[in-house]
Amino acid sequence: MMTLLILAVLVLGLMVVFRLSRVADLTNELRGSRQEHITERTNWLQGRLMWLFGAVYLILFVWLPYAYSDVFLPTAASEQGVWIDNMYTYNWWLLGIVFFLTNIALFYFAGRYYHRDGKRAFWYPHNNKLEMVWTVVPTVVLVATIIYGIIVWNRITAAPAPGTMQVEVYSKQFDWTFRYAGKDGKLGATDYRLINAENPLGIVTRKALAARLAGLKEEAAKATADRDAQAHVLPEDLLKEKDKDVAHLNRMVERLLGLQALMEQDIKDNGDNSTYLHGADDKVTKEFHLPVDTDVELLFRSQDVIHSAYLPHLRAQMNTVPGMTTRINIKPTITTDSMRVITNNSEFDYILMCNKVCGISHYNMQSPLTVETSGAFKVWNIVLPVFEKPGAATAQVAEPAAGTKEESAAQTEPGTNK
Ligand SMILES: [Cu+2]
Repeated sequence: MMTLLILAVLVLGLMVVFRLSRVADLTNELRGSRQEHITERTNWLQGRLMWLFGAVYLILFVWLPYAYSDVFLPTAASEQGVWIDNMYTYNWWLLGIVFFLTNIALFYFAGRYYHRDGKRAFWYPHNNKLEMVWTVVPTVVLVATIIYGIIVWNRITAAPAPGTMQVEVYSKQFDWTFRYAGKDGKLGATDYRLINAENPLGIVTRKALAARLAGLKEEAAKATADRDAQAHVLPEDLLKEKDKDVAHLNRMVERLLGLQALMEQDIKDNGDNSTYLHGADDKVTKEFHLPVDTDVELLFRSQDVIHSAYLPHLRAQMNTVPGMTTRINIKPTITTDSMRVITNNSEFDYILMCNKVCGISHYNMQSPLTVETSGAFKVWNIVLPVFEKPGAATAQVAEPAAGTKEESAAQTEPGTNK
């Protein structure tokens, strides 16, 4: 309300000034004096006002970050975050220095060289040396800035050391799901065609794939029977629709059979290192936890559209793109509890937000993140249910495509050779 009143007063004030200037114009016209005749005194005053405006402008610029420092993000809570903040600070210094130099010059010259009758501006058309300086200096600074950025980015996205803990962050409209590796320390293969209520991330294991195939085959058989039963009563166009459905289901079966062959080949080629043998003990959860002071490789996938995983306190962000896996390295350095002390806020929680406008509930696509000691993390993680219980792992090799007993035995316990 108060803001509205102030705005109204300001608008009215402006209107009054405008009307007054019109009155002044009209009286000048009646007096016969030329409107465009501006005295030197006026120009001098305008020059001094330029200085005043410039000074207030720059003082406010410095004051602003101090006044609003309480809404800034707290100190970076990851190793990578410190790198990002350093880069940020470097950029601010660079921009700040250029900003102040150019603005001080701008307002100084505007106020110093106001128009005076009979005084003419100095004609200075060209100077090669000057051209060189203001081309080369910004080029060098810009190239250095870009190289600095590339170096930091390459460190954040560098291939992690073998054995680095992997955590998958899975996005869909409009929530996040997380996947942690089981005993084998590796995340298993995934395929979107296996996604259903029991397998929200589409983890591929022999059992999951067999179950999906069985379901699809049943569906296809049913659809075929249904189509055949109604073949002589249905009009042609509806029959065509049914044919399409049947063909679609059969195609799906074909593709999954292809995936199955691929999987078996991969297992044959890579043995225990096959990514298809790492999914059974994966843990899928709606809670996001990370251990402090531990190198983590975050892997991102998306089910539907492009989202962006944004962890502001860790200064981390990565797009999540359907059809591909994106990744970053992160090493959290401050636990949630410590951050509560630092921010003097007992309710503080790290947050993961979607940072890409992805649909109607984008604004609410977020999840808290708990950073804790590695002990606390293990306690939290160990009780998470695994994707397929160990007993079930034996069942899934019940119908191996072609494998010796020895091979099957090795496959029942994925990752034991690791
Ligand atoms: Cu989103």
